[in-house]
Amino acid sequence: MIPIVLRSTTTSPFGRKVRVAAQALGLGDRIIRRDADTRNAADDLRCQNPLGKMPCLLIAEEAFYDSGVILELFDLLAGGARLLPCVSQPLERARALTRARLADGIADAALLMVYEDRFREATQRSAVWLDHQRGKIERALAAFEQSPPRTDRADIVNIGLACALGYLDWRRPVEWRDAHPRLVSWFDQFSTAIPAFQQTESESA
Ligand SMILES: N[C@@H](CCC(=O)N[C@@H](CS)C(=O)NCC(=O)O)C(=O)O
Repeated sequence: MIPIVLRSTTTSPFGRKVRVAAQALGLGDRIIRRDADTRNAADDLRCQNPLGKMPCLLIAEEAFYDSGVILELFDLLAGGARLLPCVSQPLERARALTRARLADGIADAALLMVYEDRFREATQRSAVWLDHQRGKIERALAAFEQSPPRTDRADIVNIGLACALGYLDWRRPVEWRDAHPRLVSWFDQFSTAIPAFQQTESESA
């Protein structure tokens, strides 16, 4: 069997999505993780994914990204309709993908807030930009608070949301727990129900 290489650190929330999905689908043993350093111009990640972003999956040296594409690929490798509805259910599938992108948007905005600190000197940081990103996170969290995803099995939506919340807990660009009691309880249930999520947590931070 062709080995599958995952270029990602263990701390990337998007890389974690891929690791959780692989384990939940029983593909974990096929994947070899290799760290990536997104800030290092000499890292071959930039040849594999010109955007220089992780996660990036290599199958026989061909690169696949981003995390959404990789999860859709894993779903098909695992037989289909495991992480998201199949193509014969176009609206259900688009609905799941939309919710998954909403969850990813939380992690995207959180990363931009973290990068504001990492890439800019204190005097260059923009409070307006940080507020703009915080607003995205708050509105997305409010939407999920109103209707949290399922917890009975891992899918493209709940994996993305759990990884985004895990990232908020770790980096703390916003405090989300007090204002979102249903999501807190959802997160606890998901963490208990999906062992792959906890297993990937112990590798991070
Ligand atoms: N939409 C992408 C987002 C990936 C992403 O932003 N990854 C971060 C690390 S968690 C990254 O590579 N950042 C480096 C950069 O933006 O240069 C996905 O879903 O994979």
